[in-house]
Amino acid sequence: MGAAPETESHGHGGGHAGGTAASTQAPGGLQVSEDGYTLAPRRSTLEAGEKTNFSFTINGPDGKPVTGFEPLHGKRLHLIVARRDLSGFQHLHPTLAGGVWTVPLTLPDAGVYRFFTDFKPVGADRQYTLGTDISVPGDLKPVPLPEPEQVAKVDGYEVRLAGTLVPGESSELTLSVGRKDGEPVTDLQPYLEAYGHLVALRAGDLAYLHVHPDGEPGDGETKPGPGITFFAEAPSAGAYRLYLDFKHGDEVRTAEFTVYAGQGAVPAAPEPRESETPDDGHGHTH
Ligand SMILES: [Cu+2]
Repeated sequence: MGAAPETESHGHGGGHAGGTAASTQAPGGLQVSEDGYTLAPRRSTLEAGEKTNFSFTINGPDGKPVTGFEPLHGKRLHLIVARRDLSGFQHLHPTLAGGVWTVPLTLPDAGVYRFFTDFKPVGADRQYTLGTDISVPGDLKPVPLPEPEQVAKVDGYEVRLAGTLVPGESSELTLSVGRKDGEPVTDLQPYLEAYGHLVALRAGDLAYLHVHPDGEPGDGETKPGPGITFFAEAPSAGAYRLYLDFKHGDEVRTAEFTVYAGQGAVPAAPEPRESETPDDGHGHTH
């Protein structure tokens, strides 16, 4: 199956129907307000380790909270939370009452977190991903971005990644779910109308990529594992963190991967490079 350009729910393709401007339009998640829709959290700080009912509204062009949302993957709004260093990923589904979204939430560690809301207001012609920062005061211990690996381990499962991210182009990624002993999982359970839900965030600014599953449960073609196929488009070369939610044994788990898009985006070698080596005679003396 080819990497057909997505036309539906492409999120941030509005105004660029020709598709040629893909590399110049801003990726999702970087703005708190777009086309008159604004993400308005009720508070901007949370306490580390404390369970809180976090509330926010999506205000419309008239300044009032939007009350009508169209379902996307079975939910009217998806809330994605990740710390600025790409750790601490959570994928939540708040409930809506009177225009106010609320979700019980615990942020275990100090730091600055990015909150992404993915939604489509009734009457809007596209879906939006708005983002805002929420601070958790305390002693921040930054987590370095893990090295790229083809296999992610989570709770006795091993998820294998095949495919690469290509800057400015849609590319196919297949994530295969198996048991730790190597046995493939062939009875994945549908989660959010798919066998997997993939979120990709760019290191550095946490740009939020739209990722589309290839096929869905019940379409007569898509199998319940082990492989789950997605189409993803990286807006630029660089490092990304992928988060795959999959459901098996009635539990949703998240497998995480670091991926580099594009030539020249290969991570710096752990060893010092020549130019960083002391006494290399390359003119570092003053
Ligand atoms: Cu969701």
